[in-house]
Amino acid sequence: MIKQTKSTCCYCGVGCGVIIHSENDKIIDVKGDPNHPANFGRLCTKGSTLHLSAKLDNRLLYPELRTNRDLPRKRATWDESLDLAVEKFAKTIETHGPDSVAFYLSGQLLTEDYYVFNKLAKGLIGTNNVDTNSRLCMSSAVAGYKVTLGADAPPACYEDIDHTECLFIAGSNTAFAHPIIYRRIEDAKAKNPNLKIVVVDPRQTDTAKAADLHLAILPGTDVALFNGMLHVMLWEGMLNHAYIEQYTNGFAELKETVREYTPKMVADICGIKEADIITAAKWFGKGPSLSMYCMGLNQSVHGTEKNAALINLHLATGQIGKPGAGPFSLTGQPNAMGGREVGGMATLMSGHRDLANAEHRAEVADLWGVDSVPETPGKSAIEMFDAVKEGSIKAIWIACTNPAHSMPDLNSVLEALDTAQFVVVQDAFNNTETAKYADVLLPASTWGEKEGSVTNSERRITRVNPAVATPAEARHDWAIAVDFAQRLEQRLAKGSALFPYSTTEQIFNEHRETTRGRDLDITGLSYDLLNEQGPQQWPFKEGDASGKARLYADGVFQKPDGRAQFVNAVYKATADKTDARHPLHLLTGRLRDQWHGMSRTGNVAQLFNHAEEPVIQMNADDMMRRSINNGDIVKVSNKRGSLVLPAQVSDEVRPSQTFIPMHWGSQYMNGLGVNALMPPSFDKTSKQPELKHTAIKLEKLELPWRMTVMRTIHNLEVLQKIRGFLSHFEYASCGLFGRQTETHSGMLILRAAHTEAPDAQMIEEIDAILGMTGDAPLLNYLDAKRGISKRILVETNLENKAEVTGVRLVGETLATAWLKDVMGTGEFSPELRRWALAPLSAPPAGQRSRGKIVCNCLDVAENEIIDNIQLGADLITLQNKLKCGTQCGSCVPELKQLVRIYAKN
Ligand SMILES: Nc1nc2c(c(=O)[nH]1)N[C@H]1C(S)=C(S)[C@@H](COP(=O)(O)OP(=O)(O)OC[C@H]3O[C@@H](n4cnc5c(=O)[nH]c(N)nc54)[C@H](O)[C@@H]3O)O[C@H]1N2
Ligand SMILES: Nc1nc2c(c(=O)[nH]1)N[C@H]1C(S)=C(S)[C@@H](COP(=O)(O)OP(=O)(O)OC[C@H]3O[C@@H](n4cnc5c(=O)[nH]c(N)nc54)[C@H](O)[C@@H]3O)O[C@H]1N2
Ligand code: SF4
Ligand SMILES: [Mo]
Repeated sequence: MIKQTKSTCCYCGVGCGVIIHSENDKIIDVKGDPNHPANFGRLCTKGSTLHLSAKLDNRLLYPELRTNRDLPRKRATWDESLDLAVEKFAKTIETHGPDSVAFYLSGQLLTEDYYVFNKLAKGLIGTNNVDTNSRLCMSSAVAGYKVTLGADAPPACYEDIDHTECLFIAGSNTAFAHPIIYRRIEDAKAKNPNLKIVVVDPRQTDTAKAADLHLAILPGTDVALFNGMLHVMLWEGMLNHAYIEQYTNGFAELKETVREYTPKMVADICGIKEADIITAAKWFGKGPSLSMYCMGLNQSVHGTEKNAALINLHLATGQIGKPGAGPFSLTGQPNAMGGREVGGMATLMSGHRDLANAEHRAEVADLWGVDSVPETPGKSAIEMFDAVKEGSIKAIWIACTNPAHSMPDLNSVLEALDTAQFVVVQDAFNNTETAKYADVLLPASTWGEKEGSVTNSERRITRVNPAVATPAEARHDWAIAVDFAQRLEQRLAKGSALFPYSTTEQIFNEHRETTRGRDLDITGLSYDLLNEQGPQQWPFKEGDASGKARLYADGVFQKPDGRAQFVNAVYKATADKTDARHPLHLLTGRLRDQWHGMSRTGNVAQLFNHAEEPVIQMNADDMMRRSINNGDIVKVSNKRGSLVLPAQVSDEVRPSQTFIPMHWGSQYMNGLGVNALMPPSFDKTSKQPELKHTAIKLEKLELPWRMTVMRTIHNLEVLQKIRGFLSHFEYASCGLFGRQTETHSGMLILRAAHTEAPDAQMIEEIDAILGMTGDAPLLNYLDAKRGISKRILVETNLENKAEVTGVRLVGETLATAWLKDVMGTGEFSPELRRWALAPLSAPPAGQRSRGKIVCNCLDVAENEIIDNIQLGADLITLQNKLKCGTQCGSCVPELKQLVRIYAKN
């Protein structure tokens, strides 16, 4: 019997509802929930492959510990692990005070998980040292809302996309990072061709390419642009003076400031055309205008000002609190909102209360039944790891986040983790960069197993229900926190019983009580109601029949006098400017099909097909000037670190700009990934670090020796072993490709480049790991003089066809792309046999690779699509004939572009 369980997607903040299909306690499929108001049944490439990521082969299944850093960790019991952690934490607290310990959590925890950790730190231990990866993500949005509107509450909702006439997307690649919102945008544009879409992004992303107007501003110049738009609107008489008069404060000062932001001056600062600034301002001023923004604004040393300057535009035009209008921060992680609600950050408190406010502290102490909650703000993410490094924080507990990959200035973070006296890591997977540093490693349950609630970008709370049991000894995050807290309570002889929970409902109910009378009041909700009546938006007060779709319709803001505040934002240049020694801008961001450090998406072969290896994208001019060809290996560096990877020509970056995706880290390449280079500087108000840009230099490396290894694999252990070789080559990356099927996990690939040929023994070891030695049915070609060797494994598949299941090219690898396509297709031709045994290493004439896979759901490659377009196919024909873009729709923006580029008109 197939069981169906309603839950949510555990990736982005769109918060799509899913229906998990399971059989015999195994997850077998996932579908979009047709009744969920975030997605109405749709899922993107990542959501629709969730079931493929729910395998156990790289899950963390048992606790592990070590008492000596020089020895490897060993499997241990929960009692041993938690008792050790309690002893270490208790001793540290007793000797050095509560602020000598810290918790670093995640916007991917459920609200109930978060609630317990926050109470544990602030209520039991008495430290505010509890921060989260939301500091790297949403904290500028929080700060921006608070200074202007008075509370951390996104005022708009998804439905506003259908009502807006001007969608202003700033610093968000919605098509990649919030695909289901993007599907709604495509629908809205189709229904209303007059809808104007403006995209503000230095890069020409898929989102930007499809916009009516793309403002490719220079990195970090958003405040100048927004002030310039305000200047134009002021000049053109497009402001709503009645609104400003009645509902806001501070406009006079701002007006003085924006006087000087003439289109001419702003065009110079931003590197865009004057006319485009005027057009954007006119569209925005006409309204209704809805702005959607994300990391391009938040991850900046001026993140709070960028947010506030954009909100200024909404207040000055009265574009807020009505259908189709308002500032709308897109939340990154699935439950960053829930974390903010329970106050799970070093500077926040439960129920959107403020740490600095004595009355608020007393309220929280009262609700928890403790004497007081600590007053001193805790350390924010960057400060926290700095404190670990200099020794004032001695023990740190890290849950559901991978700071050894995602924090900026990684070399410094790794030093901190090395220095810490005691590190606990609580994760669901065993292959993260941070796990290496754990003295105690705790196995957590994860997607499909967990129970609790989450809040998405539009303030909508959805129940997360378990489809299957937790595997082996893994436990729920909240339960781990409660168990530890109860033990610590006893050990510290506190005599309290602050954690009497045996169900998530009890925790939810306590959290609900903390929201009473606050802006996010959910006292009208019950845990069961969320399952019975479906997801609900906050606020939802006792006695209310429903939540609120939009906030501030009445013009009353969460400020003492009820009036919104204009922020006098002044443009300042970014912290990391380019100079003669570091002449290139480096931007970072996301790929369509990967999630952060890839601990989950990295297990699903098809999610590599759209972008298969780490690369630095460069403008053609910059490459030409440096005699760099597409695919050449380059070294990128600045004073913090360096990275070696191939250069890829891209029309998405302007001259002197480059881009590296944030996903690839030391699990997938030799090197720490892009965060080896990023600066630790942060916004002084939001404490959010500048993760979007830095300045770099770049040089071409001559690495003539090349190797590619490809092999069909049946579990991820082989990948884990291959990782051990990454650090042996000047350039190396590994990953998967092809498709996960019933019988195998897809194909593994290892690419390497080096100055000279490495030790032959290392190649033999790799062959042995891949089962490409001895009696295996191999074809071998060796040209010792030229240092070229080819090895091909041909096995008989279930249909009795000869199939290439392994390839190892050493010395030279020109045939990689073509052989990738041959692998796993059951087509071992005589021609291929001849090639394999011949000195020729380039692909045989006439062989062309399929190119990247554009449509992952239906496995349709770029070259097939282009061929069809050149024969006259438009989007509809492509969809009918090749079926690409007919399932999840994530590739539709790219299909449209291909049609635009290749159609002969
Ligand atoms: N596929 C995928 N989706 C995800 C995630 C993922 O890992 N993978 N992660 C989720 C999370 S946690 C988050 S926070 C969101 C992030 O979602 P987004 O913020 O949309 O994604 P990014 O690619 O990080 O950055 C967005 C854009 O900001 C641009 N940018 C850089 N500097 C500037 C600037 O100075 N000004 C402006 N205006 N733009 C700039 C970049 O060029 C980039 O295209 O995605 C969520 N969704
Ligand atoms: N240069 C650069 N750096 C960035 C960014 C950028 O744009 N550029 N973006 C930043 C942003 S916005 C974000 S949000 C961060 C994200 O950075 P991280 O939080 O480090 O990213 P993840 O890889 O999602 O880490 C989540 C971890 O939780 C584990 N996990 C999954 N499910 C569970 C569970 O249920 N319980 C537990 N305990 N563990 C689980 C996963 O295996 C994974 O190790 O990266 C930031 N870093
Ligand atoms: S848009 Fe995609 S990743 Fe985001 S919640 Fe929906 S299915 Fe998941
Ligand atoms: Mo994020």
